[in-house]
Amino acid sequence: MKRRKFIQNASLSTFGIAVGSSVFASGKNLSLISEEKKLQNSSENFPLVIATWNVNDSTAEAWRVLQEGKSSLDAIEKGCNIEEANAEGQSVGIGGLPDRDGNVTLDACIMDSKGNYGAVVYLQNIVHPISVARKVMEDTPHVILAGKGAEQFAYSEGFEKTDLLTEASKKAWEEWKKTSQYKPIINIENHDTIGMLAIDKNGDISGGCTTSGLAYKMAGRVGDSPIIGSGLFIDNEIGGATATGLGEEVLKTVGSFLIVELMRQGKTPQQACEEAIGRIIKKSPDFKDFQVGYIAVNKKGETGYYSIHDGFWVTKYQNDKNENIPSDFYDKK
Ligand code: SD4
Repeated sequence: MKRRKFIQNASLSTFGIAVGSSVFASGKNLSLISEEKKLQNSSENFPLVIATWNVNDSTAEAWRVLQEGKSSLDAIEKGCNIEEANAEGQSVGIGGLPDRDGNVTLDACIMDSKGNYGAVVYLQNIVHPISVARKVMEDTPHVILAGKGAEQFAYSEGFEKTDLLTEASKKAWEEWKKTSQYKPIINIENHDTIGMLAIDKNGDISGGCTTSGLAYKMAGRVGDSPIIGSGLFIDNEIGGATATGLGEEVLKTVGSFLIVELMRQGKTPQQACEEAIGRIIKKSPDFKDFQVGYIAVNKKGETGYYSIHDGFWVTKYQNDKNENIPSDFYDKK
C-alpha cells in the first residue's frame, strides 16, 4: 500500500515538473494515467537478477535473498559468493586460472543504489573478493584497495587465508607454460566471471562484478571488472550495466558507464548494449580476435544483452523463472 502511494506521488510530482500546473487544473488527463500505468507495470518486472554467463546457482541464491525482502546489495553479494566458492569455475574466486607466474589474483567491485562503490584489485589468497569490496565500501573512507593492502584489510575484517590455486588450474598453467603463448581466445579465456545486476522489491538497483581476470595475464595486470564505469556502473535513477570479456577493450570505452548514459538519453537496455559494442568495433580493428559482452537493466526492469561474437550467454531470474539465454551478437560472419 505504502509503495503504491509513493509511486503515485512520484508520478504526480514528476509529471507536474514536466508539464507545469495546468495538468492539475484539468484533472487526471490521459498522459497522467498512462504514466501511472507504466510505473505499475514496471513493478511487475522486479525483483530481478541478471548475470553474465550460465551461473544458475548464483542467480538462484540472489533470487532467494530478494524473496526474503532483503536489498539488491545483499542479493548481489550472496549470489556472487556462490560462484567465487565454486572451485570448478576457472575464472573467479578459488580455482581461478593464475597469472603467468602461477599466482591467482582477483578483481571485484560492488555498487549500491545510493551510488556507493567499493573494489579490490590484485587481491590474493581470499575466496570472496566481492565481500571484501563491500567492506571497503562500508567500512573505509576509500573506494579501491589493491594487492597486499587489500589482503591485509581482508584479514583484519576476519577473512581467512586460502590457497586459491587448485590442482586443475595448476595443471592447466603448467600446460600453458610449455608454449607460454598469450592470446585471448574468444569465449574460452574466462567463463564464469560474474557481472550481476539486481533490482529488489523496492525497485532499488545494485550490481557486482568478480573475476580472476584473464588467464596467464602479466603479473600486476588489472582488468575492467573492478573499475567503476568500465566493468560495472549503477545509477539508481536510470539502471545498471556490467561487462565480461577482454577488459582492456571495455576499459578504453568505459563501457558500463556509457550504457547507463545511453539509457539516460532514452535508449532501451538492448539498444544501449548494442551501441556500446559498436563503439568497441569502431575503435578496434582487431575485434575479430576477442570477445566482449554487456548486460544491462533499466529502472523498469527491462533487460538487454549483446556481445561481439556468438557464444555469450546470460542467466536471468525473473517472475519465478531462472533461465539461460543466448545473447545476440554483432559478428554474424
Ligand atoms: C577481465 N573482464 O579481467 C575480465 C575477464 C572476463 O569473461 O570477464 N572474462 O578482463
